Amino acid sequence: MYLEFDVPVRLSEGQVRQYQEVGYLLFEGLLEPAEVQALRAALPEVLSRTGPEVIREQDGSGARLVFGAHLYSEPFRRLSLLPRLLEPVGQLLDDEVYLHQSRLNPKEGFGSGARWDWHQDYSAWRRVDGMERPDCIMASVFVDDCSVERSPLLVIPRSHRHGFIDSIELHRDAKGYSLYELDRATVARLADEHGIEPLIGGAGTVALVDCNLIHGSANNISPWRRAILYLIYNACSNACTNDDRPWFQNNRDFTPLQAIGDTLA
Ligand SMILES: O=C(O)CCC(=O)C(=O)O
Repeated sequence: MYLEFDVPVRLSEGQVRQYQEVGYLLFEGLLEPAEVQALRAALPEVLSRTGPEVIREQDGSGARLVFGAHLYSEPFRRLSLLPRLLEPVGQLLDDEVYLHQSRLNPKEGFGSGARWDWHQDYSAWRRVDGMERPDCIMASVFVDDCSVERSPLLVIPRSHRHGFIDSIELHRDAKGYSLYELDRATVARLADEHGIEPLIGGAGTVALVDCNLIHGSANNISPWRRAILYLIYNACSNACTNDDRPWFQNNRDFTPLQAIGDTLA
């Protein structure tokens, strides 16, 4: 069901507490079906890009990640500025925010969308981009249904409370795209302690996820695509200090985002 929001959008105290304790909040139906359609209609153009902002799957089958869609695709730009997203994120971070990066993971079916090993997103931002604090939220917008059979995002709830974990191994693919994978003993210990939860919801669901929450996903062997757009909102007071990575991975424009009218049209 589409949720009606008063503007300004405020999370309840219970929701803020849940985010702080568990590390994520899930909003089923945050986008209307017509809004999901507008995003899907823009996908072919985004996925057909060939620049360095596209990271390909190892087997060359297609895009694994496409960075920066909010900069060159109008529906994705508007999405990133919706009060429904911006205001809760600003409330949780207690600051104005800018977009550190956005990335689309199409996670195509029949195994093309390959697995993601367990990691914390904050790892790369801290090590490479110079992000001082984990005051950054990964808003995960479900462009397709994310059901159990489509290899949903898996999270270890409450793992963010262990803070930034240093026991990692750097994996690079042939083109240099890197992932800081957590060591297995740490993942096993935290999964034993907290369990593992799939983030499940229909297209239009949005999860707000703490950037230290440990997550990963399996190969998508279903016949169906499972696209998620990740909008990475960082507190303006936490702007990154390094500029080694390109614009699409480390946005250097720290101007606070201003919400638009609450519609994608
Ligand atoms: O969408 C997925 O399956 C996982 C993506 C992920 O872990 C990431 O982009 O950090």
